[in-house]
Amino acid sequence: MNTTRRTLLTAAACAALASPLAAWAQAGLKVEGAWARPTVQGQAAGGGFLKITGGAAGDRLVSGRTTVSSAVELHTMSMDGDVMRMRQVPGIDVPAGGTVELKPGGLHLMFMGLKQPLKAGETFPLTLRFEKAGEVKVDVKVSAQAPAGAAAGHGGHKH
Ligand SMILES: [Cu+2]
Repeated sequence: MNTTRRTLLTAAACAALASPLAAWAQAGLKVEGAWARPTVQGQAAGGGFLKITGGAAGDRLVSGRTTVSSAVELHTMSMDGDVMRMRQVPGIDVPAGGTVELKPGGLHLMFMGLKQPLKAGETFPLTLRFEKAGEVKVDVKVSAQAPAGAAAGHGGHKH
């Protein structure tokens, strides 16, 4: 941790002590509706989706880890002419007080190197790491379609 970062964190801690509102803002990051598509035997990767609501300070999702795959990558998907392309991104910004949806056809998590197929109806643990909020643990529900209230998106996303 460099000095600038430490100073910022100290400043945030002081603000939190001075005002209950600031303390709430610092802890205001929320992750909801995590789900993943079922996969078949032999499928190496699976997509994961969720919704992140930022606290007052804004934050950045930088990595994740889970028990079901050897790595978790952050991906974006976009149209290149008629072809949908995915690429890895180093982080996903969460705007202050705003919402980022990781959903089919857009930003998503990629579970790389699946150790076993993801079965509909099961859940598995996922730990997300944010620059400011640190680690946030969520349960990911395996479902063929977005569970009610989760980030649904449009279009197919096949690997
Ligand atoms: Cu992907």
